[in-house]
Amino acid sequence: MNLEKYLQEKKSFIDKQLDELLPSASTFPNIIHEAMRYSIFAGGKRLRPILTIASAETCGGDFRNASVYKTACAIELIHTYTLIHDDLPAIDNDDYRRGQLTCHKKFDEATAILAGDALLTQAFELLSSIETEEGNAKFASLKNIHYIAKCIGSQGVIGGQVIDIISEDKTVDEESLEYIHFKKTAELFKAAIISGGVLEGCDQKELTALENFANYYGLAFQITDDILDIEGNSEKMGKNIGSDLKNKKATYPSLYGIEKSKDMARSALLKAMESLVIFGEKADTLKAIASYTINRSS
Ligand code: GRG
Repeated sequence: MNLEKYLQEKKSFIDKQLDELLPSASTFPNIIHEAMRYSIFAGGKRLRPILTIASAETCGGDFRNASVYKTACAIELIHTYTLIHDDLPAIDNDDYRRGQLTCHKKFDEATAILAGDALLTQAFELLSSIETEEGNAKFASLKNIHYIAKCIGSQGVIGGQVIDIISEDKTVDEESLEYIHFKKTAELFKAAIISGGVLEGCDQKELTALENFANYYGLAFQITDDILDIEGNSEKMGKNIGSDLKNKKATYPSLYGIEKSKDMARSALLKAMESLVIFGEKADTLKAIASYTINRSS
């Protein structure tokens, strides 16, 4: 399989669906739709929706089914909302994201807050619009709504963000660092990956395997992101590097040093791969995506 071709094709497909699903920029009130579309189409690898597709395919699904691509798009809407809010002056105060001005810099703070809120809301409008034609899609969708909401709520992504903010300027122990990263990063990967399996009617054993994969992969992804914030190239990354240091953030390199962090990312990736053993070669694409993105430079 040509992975780069797979990623490119799925990204274009997701972009086309997002373009059709989002209200046009000329829909009243224009400013909010311009801001939503600006942040969605400012770039982005579409990694999480591609993982939803790859996970559904691992479990026998097809990305052309509306239940799969609508779930994948909802995950990207949620991801972009977290990025817009994370960049706000009250949180990370970043000027660039995905190689472009952040939403509050391009528009204003109020519009950026509302654009994030609107993307989050539209994600659930989309998830709840999944129809019954495709077998058990409606029931699976309800299960996904519950699971995704839990992953991104106050004991999920938002919980991780809260502890991240409280920990700024403080020495953070291993347990808190793990909490921050599992919640802030791995929970949305979990939502993306599990939802593909739920749509295809995976049993509990398969869902647990996907969950273990998502947790280890999310950890490896975040450690890599922390390393790239030190060693990466800001042009390739599309955002300023060194922002963790500037914001005195708790990161893996700050607690363990760069070399140990690289070892930890490799070991988490290995555990992620091992988690998928029950799927045999059906999980090859999911594994290839994991390996490619952990060894990424942007
Ligand atoms: C503000 C509710 C709220 C949550 C913020 C997810 C998050 C929590 C903040 C985003 C900032 C950050 C460093 C998150 C860690 C996950 C991460 C590395 C996101 C960037 O993901 P990529 O590289 O981005 O997949 P693209 O732009 O390619 O989609």
